[in-house]
Amino acid sequence: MLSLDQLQPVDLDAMRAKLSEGGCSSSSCGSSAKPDDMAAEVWEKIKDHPCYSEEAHHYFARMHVAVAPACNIQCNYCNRKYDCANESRPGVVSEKLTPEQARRKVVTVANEVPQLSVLGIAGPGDACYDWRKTKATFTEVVKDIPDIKLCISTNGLALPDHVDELAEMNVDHVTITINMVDPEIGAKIYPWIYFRNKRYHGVEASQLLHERQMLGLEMLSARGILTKINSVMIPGINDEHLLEVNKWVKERGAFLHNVMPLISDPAHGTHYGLTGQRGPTPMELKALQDKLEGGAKLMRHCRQCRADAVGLLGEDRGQEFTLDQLPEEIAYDASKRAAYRDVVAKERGDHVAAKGAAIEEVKSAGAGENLLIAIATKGGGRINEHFGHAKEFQIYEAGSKGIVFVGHRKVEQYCLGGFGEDATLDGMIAALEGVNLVLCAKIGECPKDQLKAVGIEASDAWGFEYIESSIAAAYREKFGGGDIALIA
Ligand code: CLF
Ligand code: SF4
Repeated sequence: MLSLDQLQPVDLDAMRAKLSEGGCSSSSCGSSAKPDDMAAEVWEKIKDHPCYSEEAHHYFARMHVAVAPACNIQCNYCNRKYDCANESRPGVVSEKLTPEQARRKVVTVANEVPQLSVLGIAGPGDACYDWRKTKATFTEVVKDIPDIKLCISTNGLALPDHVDELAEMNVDHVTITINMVDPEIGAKIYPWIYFRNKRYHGVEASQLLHERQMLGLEMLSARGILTKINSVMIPGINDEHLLEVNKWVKERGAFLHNVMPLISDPAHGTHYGLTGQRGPTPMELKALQDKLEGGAKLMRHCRQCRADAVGLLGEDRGQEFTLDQLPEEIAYDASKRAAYRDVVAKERGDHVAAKGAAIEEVKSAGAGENLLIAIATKGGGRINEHFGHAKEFQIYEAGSKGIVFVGHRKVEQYCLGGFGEDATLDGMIAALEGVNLVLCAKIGECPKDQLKAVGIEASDAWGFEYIESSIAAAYREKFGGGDIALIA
């Protein structure tokens, strides 16, 4: 069977060789991964976008360029020394670029990273407020790479002024960070905003921000631009209120709602960090996401990337493409991205068919039990990462709803230089709170025993298999044929 994993690291000759071997043996090979209930034009827009399609994030990469550093509001979880925490990981400083430097960087990455499908502008600062640089960057890049998808993230205040230009530039994906629809709550999140040459404070500021966010969302929906709403979950301030936010944005046509945990650290020097405001635990975040089910569709695979991130979600190859490493002159070579897409088209149909069968199997088992499963993966929809090399686990829930992706947990790499660190394993175990089973490509006896001691089973029996098929097999072993041990 053709496997993307066999193509790691992705190499053009390897891809062509695999294709010429005849590829996948499945009858579903090359079939569409489009969900039955999705309009064809919407699927066309999201099928290669790693954030807008959970399924696409196994195959496609995004890159961000930090070209628009000015901002027009203050969020209590932001320190302007760092990236915009509305879309990016707080406490990180990204390399700022001019539009021309950004163009060179995007072309260089497109030549080296065939998974690249999306260019995003996601801070530091606000892409709509610092509009001239956002527009110049997109305009230049599409001259070289016409098929790249363009994506921006904004706080929404300046958004209504630029919706028509976004539509003209074929920007199909816009993220608005909406943390409240009640200005009284907003006043606890935003101390001030700056609008039409005037600074506003308190409830008045949040009222204005709220009106502009709703107007921007409605304008985008009217033009068929797919809008993702990011909300930062701030325990005790807007956590329960996000149920209301979800209703408002659903009514106004939002495509996705992404609830992100507040990351608060005194070392980041933010208002919340310095005043002891805590972020939610992974289980608190999951509980809120579960309550939101049935409203606007949830995104659960966000990685809170850096504003200069490059690569698949969950990996960051940004350090390979810093300004000092970029060539002065670079021409775009479309061949690698085209060959990669051929491979993915075949693999993807096979994966979707296997996934559908696995979901039906778990649903119809009627076991009435839920399992929370942590997967170690490098992408391609397979269990293909060693336990000791994992920097994150993807979390799935198997039970009456079938098999559902519910999030990810970041961990510190356990095995460095061939040896595992006990202290690191303790941190991993804490990060795996609530998980019943870990599936990975390889795991040693020592970590397996330590996980078992805290009630977490671990197995490498399904190494390099599809994630969902393996989960279904594990579920069957656990609940379908008596209490068979999960350990391989
Ligand atoms: Fe970037 Fe954001 Fe576009 Fe994606 S990220 S601008 S929509 S291309 Fe994606 Fe990263 Fe989460 Fe953002 S995982 S932080 S949601
Ligand atoms: Fe910071 Fe982004 Fe908020 Fe501006 S919008 S204050 S850059 S988090």
